[in-house]
Amino acid sequence: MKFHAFLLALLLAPAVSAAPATPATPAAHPATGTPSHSVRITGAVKAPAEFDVAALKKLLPRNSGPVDVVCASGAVVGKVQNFRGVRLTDVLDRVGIDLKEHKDDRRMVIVARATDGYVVTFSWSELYNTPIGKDVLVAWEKDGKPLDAHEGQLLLISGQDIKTGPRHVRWLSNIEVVRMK
Ligand SMILES: Nc1nc2c(c(=O)[nH]1)N[C@H]1C(S)=C(S)[C@@H](COP(=O)(O)O)O[C@H]1N2
Ligand SMILES: [Mo]
Repeated sequence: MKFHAFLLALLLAPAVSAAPATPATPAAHPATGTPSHSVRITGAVKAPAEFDVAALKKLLPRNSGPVDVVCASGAVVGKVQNFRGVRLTDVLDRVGIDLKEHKDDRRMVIVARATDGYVVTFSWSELYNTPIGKDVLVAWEKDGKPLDAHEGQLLLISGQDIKTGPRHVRWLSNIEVVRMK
């Protein structure tokens, strides 16, 4: 009898799906940020400072020229004729990285953050000692127009990257200089 009950239970048991339930993965390009109105430069700098668009325009504006925004997946998610902005190194030079001795420079990591918590990093060496640095811009304008609420008012772009999407930081709000131990 017991064995028959077991067989019956097996027969009546609901089929168990082999596929696991779909995990709640976050969207690839979440739109959870708010527009940035300025970028704060903090950390290992001589004088922390905040730059809005007007303050950045007083530095030396430059044009990126054509940039394809390419996601890490390889998908081209944007084609831009020109970003207008200033070099990140010009902004950093304005506040002054707090270098205590000659060999301090290469310890520095430059962290860029956006209002949605998006974070990317650069090294001092990359910005100041490779050709990448001259094309890293803090930009306020795309194709002749101010950046819209999806990516502005300020964004960061690293034009020499193989995949330019990852270090295309919309809603740029903070640059932190970190001295590595
Ligand atoms: N602030 C912020 N910037 C971001 C992202 C993000 O999630 N937050 N996504 C990045 C990714 S994955 C890509 S491919 C490019 C272009 O993404 P978009 O299509 O969302 O503009 O922006 C990058 N910049
Ligand atoms: Mo991406």
